[in-house]
Amino acid sequence: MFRTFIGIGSNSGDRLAAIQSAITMLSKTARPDRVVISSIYETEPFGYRNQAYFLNGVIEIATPLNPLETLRCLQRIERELGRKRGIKWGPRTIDLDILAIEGFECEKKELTVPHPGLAERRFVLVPFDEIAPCFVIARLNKTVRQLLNQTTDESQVNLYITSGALMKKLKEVTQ
Ligand code: A4P
Ligand code: MG
Repeated sequence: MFRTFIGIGSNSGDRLAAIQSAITMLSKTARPDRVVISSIYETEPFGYRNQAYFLNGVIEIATPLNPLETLRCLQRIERELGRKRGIKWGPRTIDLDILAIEGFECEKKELTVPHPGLAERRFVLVPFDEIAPCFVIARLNKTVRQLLNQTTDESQVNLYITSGALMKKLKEVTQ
């Protein structure tokens, strides 16, 4: 089993609906043993600033899929939810990135893990810290909590919906 952390983001269309669909699809296709979902935060756009605010969260799964299989699975979900490749750092209906995998490192163009931008992004670190503050990020050799305390990114990250409320909504649709 691979303990895998996935960053999820959306800033166009019905952002929360896209995030809910992505989580539901992930729970079906990655055959996870365990799913932990952070709260969802509304976050100031990072990089290309002239765009709508994002909703962001982090999901932890224990999956039998290997890292490349997980990447393919995430890309399939992005395609099915209508993600079109546009400007770098630009608007997107859904973005799913592999943030970190326990005991695994990779530095290829197709797959870089841990995700290289992690330490500079509060929109990733705040939800990540909520579910796994003590997880050590390989290469950086720091915990998520340490990275959050040290980051120079000061962009806004505000609670949008708690993980409890989100889980309740997810149960309502899957039942
Ligand atoms: N790829 C390599 N490593 C990974 C990985 N760890 N996880 C490759 C996922 N994919 C990985 O991805 C481009 C290529 O990266 C893929 O072919 C894959 O093989 P993409 O999703 O097509 O391109 P992208 O999303 O435009 O690039 P990227 O790097 O995912 O963008 P970012 O850096 O995630 O930026 N502001 C806020 N507040 N919240 C956000 O969520 N997101 C972005 C997107 C910008 N600003 C934001 C947010
Ligand atoms: Mg991406």
